[in-house]
Amino acid sequence: MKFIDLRSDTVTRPTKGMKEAMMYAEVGDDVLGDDPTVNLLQRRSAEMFGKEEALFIPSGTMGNLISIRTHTEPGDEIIVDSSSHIYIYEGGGFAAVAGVSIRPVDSLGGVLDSSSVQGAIRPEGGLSHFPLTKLVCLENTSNRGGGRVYSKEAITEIGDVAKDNNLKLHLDGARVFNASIKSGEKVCDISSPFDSVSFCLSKGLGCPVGSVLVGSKVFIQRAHRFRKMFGGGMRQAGVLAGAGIYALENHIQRLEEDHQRAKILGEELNEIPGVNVEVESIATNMVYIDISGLRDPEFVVSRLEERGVLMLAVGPTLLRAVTHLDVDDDGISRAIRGFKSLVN
Ligand code: TLP
Repeated sequence: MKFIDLRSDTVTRPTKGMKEAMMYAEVGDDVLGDDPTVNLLQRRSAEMFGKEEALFIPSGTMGNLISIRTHTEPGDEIIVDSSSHIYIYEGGGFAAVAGVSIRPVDSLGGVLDSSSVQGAIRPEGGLSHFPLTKLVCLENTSNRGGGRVYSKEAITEIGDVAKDNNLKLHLDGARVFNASIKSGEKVCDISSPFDSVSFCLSKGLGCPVGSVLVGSKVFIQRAHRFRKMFGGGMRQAGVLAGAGIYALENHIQRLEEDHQRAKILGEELNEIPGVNVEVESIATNMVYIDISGLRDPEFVVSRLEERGVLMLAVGPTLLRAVTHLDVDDDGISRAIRGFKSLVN
């Protein structure tokens, strides 16, 4: 049976064109700085994001961890949204590896506002009782926020708070290209208030592996040291960077299609009795589906699987479906039919 896999946009397989780019990529030892394809990907990424330098890294999780470690010292505190990937889904790496204290702040649908960030900053002095706030991390688009996108104003205001308080600002931009397509803003404009941005090649852009970290020359030099320390230095990584360059050239504009398909999926599922989708909040490629009127998510997921549709259970009453490169219109129709037949 051919599965319609909506569990994540991480499940894509390289296309023929991407495989060719990988096969013919010139390679060298990247730990020694010799891989021409990695170097090209890094130069292109830095240019696109309007930053001085870039670093190719194995994953988004490592990108966040390296950034946290690079911007802080153990014992410092970082501010994040309480529904952020860094806080929920990264195995507590911020604490275990970077050694920082964390201040999770509640947001509206994964999007923080400047006054909450301001309120979470530890006062200076404080009889040496407090950890030192050093870094604010935002996530755009927000995963648990259902793929929501930050407005330019919200980021600018948070950026001003960070600057006024001498804090660094990091963007978990795992899906920043989805944010860019949705908002019509270039990634360099979205990124300008940030000291560092990590973005994933292995999500909507369709690569098998890889993320890129961008920032100032000084930031990337220090990040390079932590990439090595965390075991993220890869050798003939040009085979992966080749896929990345191909994706940056061919797979950005098409994200719009994923967004349209997510909307259609959400609207259709919302019509099913017992199913609730906040259709108006579907901004990009994610659909969160409340099935409290049906059965528990594990049951629904297993019944959907029997019908060739894969979704992820992400809460006591919640499923997640994510659209991507490997799901076309027919796949969306099949997923909708599969869901409807389960209720009937
Ligand atoms: N997210 C994955 C899972 O880990 C939940 C997914 O399927 O959505 N930042 C954000 C916002 C992410 O959504 C993810 C992956 C990461 C970072 C981590 O990227 P990887 O998987 O490359 O470490």
